[in-house]
Amino acid sequence: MPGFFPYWVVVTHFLNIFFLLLLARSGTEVLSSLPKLYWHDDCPPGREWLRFSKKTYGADSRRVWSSLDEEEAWSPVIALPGRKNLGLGRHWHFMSIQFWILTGAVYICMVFVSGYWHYLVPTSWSIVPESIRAVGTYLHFQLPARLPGQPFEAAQKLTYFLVIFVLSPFQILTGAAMSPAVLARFPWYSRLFGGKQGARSLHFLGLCAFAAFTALHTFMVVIHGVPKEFAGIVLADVDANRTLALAVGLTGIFLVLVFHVVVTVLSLRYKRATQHLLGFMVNPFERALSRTFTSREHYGRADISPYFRVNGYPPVGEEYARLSADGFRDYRLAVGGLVDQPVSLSLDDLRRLGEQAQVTKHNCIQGWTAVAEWAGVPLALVVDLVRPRPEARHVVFYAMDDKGLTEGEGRYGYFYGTVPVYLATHPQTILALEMNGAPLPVVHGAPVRVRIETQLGFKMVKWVRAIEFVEDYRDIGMGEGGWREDQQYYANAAGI
Ligand SMILES: Nc1nc2c(c(=O)[nH]1)N[C@H]1C(S)=C(S)[C@@H](COP(=O)(O)O)O[C@H]1N2
Ligand SMILES: [Mo]
Repeated sequence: MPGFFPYWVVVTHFLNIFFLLLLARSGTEVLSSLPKLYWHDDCPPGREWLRFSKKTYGADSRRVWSSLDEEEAWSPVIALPGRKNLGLGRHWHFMSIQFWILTGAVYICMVFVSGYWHYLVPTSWSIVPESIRAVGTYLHFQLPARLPGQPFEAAQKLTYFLVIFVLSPFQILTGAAMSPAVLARFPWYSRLFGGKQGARSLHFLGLCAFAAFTALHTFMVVIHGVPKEFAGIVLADVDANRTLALAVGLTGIFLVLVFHVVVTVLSLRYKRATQHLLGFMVNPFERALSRTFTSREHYGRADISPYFRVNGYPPVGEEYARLSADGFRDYRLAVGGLVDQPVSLSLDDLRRLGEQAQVTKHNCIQGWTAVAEWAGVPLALVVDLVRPRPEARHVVFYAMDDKGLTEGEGRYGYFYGTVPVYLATHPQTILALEMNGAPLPVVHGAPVRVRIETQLGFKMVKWVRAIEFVEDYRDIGMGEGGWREDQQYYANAAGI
């Protein structure tokens, strides 16, 4: 049998505290962008089971609203980094998750290799009555005895088992059930958790469970005596010098807190650098998902959501008004750039290329979902028509909405988005002209909007004016590969 507190437990326990706090705070930031939880993927506004926001928008709201209006600015004291920074919060979350999983994998290996699992994994149902008895003992203000030859009492062992072998995998699985690439490729997977909204709600309840465990665990350490407990978990030796253990342990906690203060302040001050630095670690992973998964969504018409949120106010200005006034008869879609055959297509030209319909689920980065039927021209057909040159690596979609006029908040410029060329030829990548059997409504992107079903909503540019094939997007806009990437620090890869 291994000792009660081997060094690898000390190290992984510390790393666990470190990454879990990052995950909790950055997860809170993600929640702040849509502080509402639902059980059904239609998630109509007003039907949330839990809401952390005073703002209420109804599906029947008389005022035009956009889903970004639902976002809340939360304090940097709780959220990482706080103040409506969904893009950066996601970066922190996805950076931390990789290292938390790595820590967990090392820990689990060591647990089984060393035989430590005997202390953690109950091998008899008697653990249940024993745990109940242990809890009863605590309630009589006494400390239950440890299991013979083991470091923990029964309730403690059972709790650790549940946190390590049930709650942690549960958080990873419900987390994966929110990735648009995973959901599009394996629609059955999300059904395990009651859809994406079920996964979101359960993931949040998992966070609550972690928080409750942490509070109880800390309380138990206090009533058992901090210096004694720290000797074990900090110095790997229950008989070690307790003053030293206390000093080292409290220093460790202090350093974690200092780290959080520093990265929060730096993230808020140097947003672009944070986006780049964390993106360097996260984007390759996101891209791998986007590249390998194609959408296999085939929902039925009966699944179509009664209400589909809008994100992004329609273009204002004469030109768009003029175009829409006569049903976009004068609309022309320019397709050019690094192609052999630049074209300018009317809506009829587009339709003649060939149409396809698909009932799919939309995933906004904020977390809401909605199912609709989209019909339009596969982008692959347009690619065949214009024949991009080999050096073309990205497709740019230019939109007609000037966000400075439609949204404000200090942001400006026409909306645009880019995707790697390989996404343009995925089977469910289309230029949609219709939604739910009718011409595309203005708020949803009339006359043409992009659908790329493995990606987050912000990649699906509405009100498309032109398409350009480019080698590099760095000289477009602020150079991050899209308007939301430029102005809201979203990741350029959108498969998660
Ligand atoms: N031109 C333009 N396209 C856009 C946006 C926008 O603001 N302007 N918002 C994006 C985001 S973040 C989402 S979630 C979807 C929302 O599509 P919907 O309004 O049809 O629901 O559009 C995307 N395309
Ligand atoms: Mo979005």
